[in-house]
Amino acid sequence: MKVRILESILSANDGVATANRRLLDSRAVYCINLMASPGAGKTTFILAMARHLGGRLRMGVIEADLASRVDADKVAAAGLPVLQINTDGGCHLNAPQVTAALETMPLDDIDLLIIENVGNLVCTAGYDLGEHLKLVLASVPEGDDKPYKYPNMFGVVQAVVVTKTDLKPYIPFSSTEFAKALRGINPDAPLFELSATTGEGLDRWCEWLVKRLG
Ligand SMILES: Nc1nc2c(ncn2[C@@H]2O[C@H](COP(=O)(O)OP(=O)(O)OP(=O)(O)O)[C@@H](O)[C@H]2O)c(=O)[nH]1
Ligand SMILES: [Mg+2]
Repeated sequence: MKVRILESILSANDGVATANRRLLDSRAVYCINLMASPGAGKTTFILAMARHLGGRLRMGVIEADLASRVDADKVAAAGLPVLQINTDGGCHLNAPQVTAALETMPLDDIDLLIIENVGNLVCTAGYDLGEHLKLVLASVPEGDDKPYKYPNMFGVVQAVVVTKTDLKPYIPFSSTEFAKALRGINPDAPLFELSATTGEGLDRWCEWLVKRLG
């Protein structure tokens, strides 16, 4: 019974997600569903991308948190269109919440929409929001074994970014071990390493993304 109810929730969500994707396609907006654990560096990464891509791509952001406008305020201060969703205890976004946010986003004025999902490596993986790319951000301080522990997340994404590489001198983290763990679950997703703070490695990620937008 539980399985059937979950299947029906997910299938209703998928229908709305497909409509979201169609809307985004019709307005030529490419959308990333950015997922990571709390504090991994999602907002800092978005702001670093905006600085790097400014002038080449017009970005918009949907922020999701259980409470507060902290992240939306940071993004707004950088001059980007942003909408904050508070999930009020919910551990992930769903497609209808994104539909409502899209109604107030200036879609004609943006090329790239980033959805910062709720900080969480578990339930966010299960919900299609209508994005074009599911991206997981892992950070050096979290350790190089995370793909083993969160196979659903690392298996479902089409790209992986390891951030906070500037902390490598202080924290035991092996890029080889991380790649080995990831490849056992997801052989194909491109893997990037960067520091959103120093900007090192941001180039390679941004060039890959720009090419993908075509
Ligand atoms: N050293 C270093 N610190 C970073 C980097 N990126 C983010 N941080 C720091 O990590 C902390 C969390 O960053 P946020 O960008 O707020 O992380 P988040 O994933 O958006 O956090 P939530 O939205 O609360 O889940 C902040 O203190 C950032 O300054 C990085 O590349 N290097
Ligand atoms: Mg954040």
